[in-house]
Amino acid sequence: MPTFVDQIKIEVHAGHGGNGMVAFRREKYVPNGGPAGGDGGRGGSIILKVDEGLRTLMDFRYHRIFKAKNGQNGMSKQMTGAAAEDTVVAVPQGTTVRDLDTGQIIGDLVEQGQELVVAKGGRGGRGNMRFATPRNPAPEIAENGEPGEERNLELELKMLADVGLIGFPSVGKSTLLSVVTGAKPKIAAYEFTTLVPNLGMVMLPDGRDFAMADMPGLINGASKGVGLGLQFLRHIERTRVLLHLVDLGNQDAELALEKFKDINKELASYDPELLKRPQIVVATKMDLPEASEHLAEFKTLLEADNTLPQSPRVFAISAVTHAGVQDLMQTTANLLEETPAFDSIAHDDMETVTYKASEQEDEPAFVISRDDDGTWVLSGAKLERLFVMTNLDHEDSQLRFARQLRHMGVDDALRKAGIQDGDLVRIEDFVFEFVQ
Ligand SMILES: Nc1nc2c(ncn2[C@@H]2O[C@H](COP(=O)(O)OP(=O)(O)OP(=O)(O)O)[C@@H](O)[C@H]2O)c(=O)[nH]1
Ligand SMILES: [Mg+2]
Repeated sequence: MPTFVDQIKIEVHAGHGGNGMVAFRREKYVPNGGPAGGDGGRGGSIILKVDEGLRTLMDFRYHRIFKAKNGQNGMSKQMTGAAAEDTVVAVPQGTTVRDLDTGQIIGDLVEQGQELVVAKGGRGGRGNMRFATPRNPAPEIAENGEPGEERNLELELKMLADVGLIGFPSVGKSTLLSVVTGAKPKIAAYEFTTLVPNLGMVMLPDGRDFAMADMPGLINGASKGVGLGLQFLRHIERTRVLLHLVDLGNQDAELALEKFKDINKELASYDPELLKRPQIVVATKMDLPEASEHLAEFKTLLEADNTLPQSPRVFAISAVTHAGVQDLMQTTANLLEETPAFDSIAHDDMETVTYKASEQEDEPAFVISRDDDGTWVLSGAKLERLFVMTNLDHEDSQLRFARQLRHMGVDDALRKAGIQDGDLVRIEDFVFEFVQ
């Protein structure tokens, strides 16, 4: 069985904005029409969205790079380019999103339908009609579209088990989990082998899957904290179907029934809602000599018992011979499909936390360095963003860019650093001469 994937790395690339356009009105009898270049459209963002149909991050194993579409360029006649559609990526409920480059958690997707923008599409560049001023009524200036955000992310699924395995210690909960999932829980012949729940993914041949967890053994008084009880009843709360294991290989029917009822009592005194979870009774260790006899008797006792609200279904399995196991998994999957998720706010300690997207406020606007050949090099995210948004085909645009640099303090900083008239300055692969 494939192992359970709960952490995955993906790359997201939002679309860049469309470029603004330089164009002029052409009208009959109007010799020099005004500027009419439209703005570019917004680039598509990448949005993660909780999809209740997803239980795992398996889908991301083969699809790791997500790219949104670019905005359409602006057009003549003042026409704005169309905005690109956002790319919505479905994730399972409970996914935590971390920015791998900063290490920061940027969001927890815990609610149905919840959305998180993980890469913002670039805004469209402005067309030349936006730059008209009384002094320059016909500017040849247009902005290029803003680049879309790009991020390396890690998705982590805090798995919520769909199915919980409950029962007294040593009934075979961890053994069953190890047989039907890739999980490797500790298994031993002494009680309280399992100290914290283990989780595994059950994958059926028909393509259905669900998450299943074993629980530490429950004993009388569990709801009051006896044994390992209380803290794990919380985990049971989040499951939708319970498999209640009873050992009929090593104990007779009467004892098994008594223990079965004891555990239900503990569930009820912790939270009566827990008894509303559909329960399947699983008779374990059927490979042992007296098991069949005990099973027949157990069923009779169960049916005759009028203290139970309804007679639960009983499945008999052996984790050793695997008898009955596949059948049990199919029935469990069917039951899951019919069972809605339960609200379990009462004892729930998990809260919705919204993290602030990482801000780039503290980064310097620009950085000055020098190449080996003495060329001055300007870099820095803000300056580079401005640069890619400049349409260098038009002289007006170039002049505007020069003004923007002056505003940012680039000229002063270069002078302070000792730049001389005629020295070369480079931004990415664009080189120009410095003139006072
Ligand atoms: N013969 C037989 N033995 C089994 C079967 N399933 C489990 N066992 C044995 O029962 C013992 C207890 O199994 P575990 O799976 O550790 O039981 P558990 O319910 O997880 O126990 P705790 O974690 O202590 O609550 C081990 O020695 C297993 O090998 C089975 O189907 N047949
Ligand atoms: Mg165990």
